[in-house]
Amino acid sequence: AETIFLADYTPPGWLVEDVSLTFRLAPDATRVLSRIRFRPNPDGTQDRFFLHGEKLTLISARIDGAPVTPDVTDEGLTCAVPDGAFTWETEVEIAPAQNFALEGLYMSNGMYCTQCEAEGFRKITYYPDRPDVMATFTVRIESDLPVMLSNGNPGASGPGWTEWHDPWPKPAYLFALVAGDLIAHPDSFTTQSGKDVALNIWVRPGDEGKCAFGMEALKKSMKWDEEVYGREYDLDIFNIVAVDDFNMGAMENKGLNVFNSSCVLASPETSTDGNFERVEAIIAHEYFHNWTGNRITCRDWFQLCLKEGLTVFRDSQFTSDMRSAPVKRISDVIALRARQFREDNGPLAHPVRPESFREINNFYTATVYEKGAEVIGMLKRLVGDEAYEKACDLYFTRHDGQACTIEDWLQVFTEATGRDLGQFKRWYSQAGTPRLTLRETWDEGTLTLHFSQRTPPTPGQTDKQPQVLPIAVGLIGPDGEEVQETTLLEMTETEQSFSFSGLGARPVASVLRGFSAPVILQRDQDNADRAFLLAHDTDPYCRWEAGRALAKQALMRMITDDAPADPAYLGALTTLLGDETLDPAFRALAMALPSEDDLAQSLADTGHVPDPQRIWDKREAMRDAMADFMPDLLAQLFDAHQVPGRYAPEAAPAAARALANSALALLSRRDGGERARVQYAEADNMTQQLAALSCLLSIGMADDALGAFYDQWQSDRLVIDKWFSLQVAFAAPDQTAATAARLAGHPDFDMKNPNRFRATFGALAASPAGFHHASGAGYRLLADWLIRLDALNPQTTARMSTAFETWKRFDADRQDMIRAELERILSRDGLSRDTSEMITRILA
Ligand code: B3K
Ligand code: ZN
Repeated sequence: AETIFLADYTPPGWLVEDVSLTFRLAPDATRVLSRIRFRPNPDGTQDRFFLHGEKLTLISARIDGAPVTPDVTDEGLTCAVPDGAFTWETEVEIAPAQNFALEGLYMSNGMYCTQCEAEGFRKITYYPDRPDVMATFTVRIESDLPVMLSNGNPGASGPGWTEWHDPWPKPAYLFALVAGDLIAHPDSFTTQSGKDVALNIWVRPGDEGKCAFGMEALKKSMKWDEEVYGREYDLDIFNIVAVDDFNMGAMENKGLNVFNSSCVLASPETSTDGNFERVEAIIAHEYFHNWTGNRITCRDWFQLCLKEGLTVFRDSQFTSDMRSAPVKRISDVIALRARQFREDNGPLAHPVRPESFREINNFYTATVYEKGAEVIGMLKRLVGDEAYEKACDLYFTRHDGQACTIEDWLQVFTEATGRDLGQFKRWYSQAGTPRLTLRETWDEGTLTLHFSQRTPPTPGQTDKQPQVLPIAVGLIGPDGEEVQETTLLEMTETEQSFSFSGLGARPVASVLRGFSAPVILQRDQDNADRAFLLAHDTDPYCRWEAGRALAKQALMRMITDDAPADPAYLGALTTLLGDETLDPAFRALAMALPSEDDLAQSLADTGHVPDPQRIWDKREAMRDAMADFMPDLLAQLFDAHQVPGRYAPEAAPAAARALANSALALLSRRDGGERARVQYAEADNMTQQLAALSCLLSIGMADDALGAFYDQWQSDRLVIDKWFSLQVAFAAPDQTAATAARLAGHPDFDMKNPNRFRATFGALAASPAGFHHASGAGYRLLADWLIRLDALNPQTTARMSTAFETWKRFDADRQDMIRAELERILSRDGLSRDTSEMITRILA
């Protein structure tokens, strides 16, 4: 298939004035009638009139009322058209009930819904399906279903039909339609200028009780965007719909957000604290897209980070404001390292703004989203808060209603600050995670930090130029007092030194505060300094990082040298955990060990071949050592952080539960599961119930609880997803693949439902010791199921194939087995473009 290049961009030949669509819904034969007013684009050329269209049956086409016969291919149609403006009409037929790719118009539990981003609208009707063509839409839906929704404001309706009109010009990827037997959880919001907005969360009957939290999150998001970015909502109504079968988390369609039900439904009985926080963040994210994505959209899909990086950055600001900023920052760093660094250091590495693709759906990645957000965080740090606000205001005024580029975004910062952002722009074009090396010298009251930066080669990019690195630094004196407050060093060269003079005694440097740049900091630091920072650093991220570095060092030595668990680490951790002045959420984070994948990456980086089983064994040994080292403290933490009274999903009680449950996980290793069994029996909320069940699973004593859990929750799809994934996640490594295989045979397994597929096979991929078990069973099983799923749902298949992206870290036997599986997948007839692109890149 064809590769598309950023460099080849050309403006559209025709623009669309407005669109009218009529949907006559029927599961196997939906008719879509379109009426589109085209006019030539003065900035484009009119050499060939082409409309995208895939898997459509063309019934009829007309230009200005007269029938025409276009040339139709698998990808669209061309047609001779008049000079000047004209009206184009078609009628096509599609079969939503047969659409298991969940892109375009499809059905989920008897309900019609759509997913158009990135290029799904072309599966609904013939259209210039590209984001730089923006138009107003009028939509008429005909069916006997009680609820029929589309974008914008409601228009006329009658028995069997409803009309919607969206006054804001939008690209086709933001189109949405939903129809079904749905129930609303209604509310309303008054904007800062006094406009009333009707709000609804639409769900299937039975889910009404799971909407209240999402609705509160929506109202908080609307208010926050007014207060922080000055952005007000712009329609009379805002609808959210929960859909069970959905490829990703949610979609920001104008005025009609469609959500994976797992990302909007929440109740104390069925959702964990983590689920609640995620729902709040995703509702905010999709809502914030109304300005960063919808009012100002992307010129082409290479500019995806323009809306995604910025919107992730905005939702993380929101979560920091609603909850604990340090905890959010540390959690984001953990996630960035786990997903984005992994991507950036493997065969799928690509720039934040990619320069070519075959299938754009493969570029909704941690790099575009999370690294894209980090780049904006750096920009804000470099220019300061005031200039950031000024530049954003300029962006919103200047580009409202436009389809923009990264150049447009950087230009408002250049104008607002007078800064040359030429070098900064490398963050958008250079792939790979910079390694930042630090060496320190001390000379008569002057501490000098010598930095050097190097970015390893990535596919298609061998030579890297130095990037602008904002490095936040503070200094802490030997007595534990801060002698230098946080200051921002701006590194632009390959090697650069910064001095601090007039110091009495040699301080300890706290470097990369707040994780001020997405780099891997390589620093020769002894454990005494790490322990010192863990005890005294005023920057929560650096404090946490010092603990993580200690833990990692200790684990690495256990893995490479068979060292025993380091008592210095255990001692420092004990001190930290016992410090009642520290946020329990922070302490819970400090208690978590570096992940198996993180350790494997670090081993590979330092010239070792990681053995996933050994990593698993040593992490287990470390957790046993922790349980042995501090039994009284753990019991005390567990008892002291029980949350009395009714469950509330707020940050403070959630933090207490996180700490108590982290303690419980270790205590269960020594008490035979006694406390966990009590907690399981008494739990009145999913956080406590699931934590207890996890503890019992991890010590192999969960048989009764697993059965009881299933009986209790068998009618709740989202809870049963947890039941599937926990069993795989907590299986012993030699049982992981067998457990996933057994569950795939369970009557409740449904490969057409992405949540269930991910619960089962995503959990396999996320269990390194099980997935990479020397038998190769994990590889074979995943490949078998990816092949099956690809025939139905290419997007989810392609995404899950990233399980194999780390394959070159491992030994020759494992590499041979993985290569064989990847080649087996690639050799399948009819393999989707999505999966074929991914496997090809992983193999390269
Ligand atoms: N913009 C959508 C993602 C669409 C993914 C298409 N494969 C959700 C989001 O980022 O908010
Ligand atoms: Zn987004």
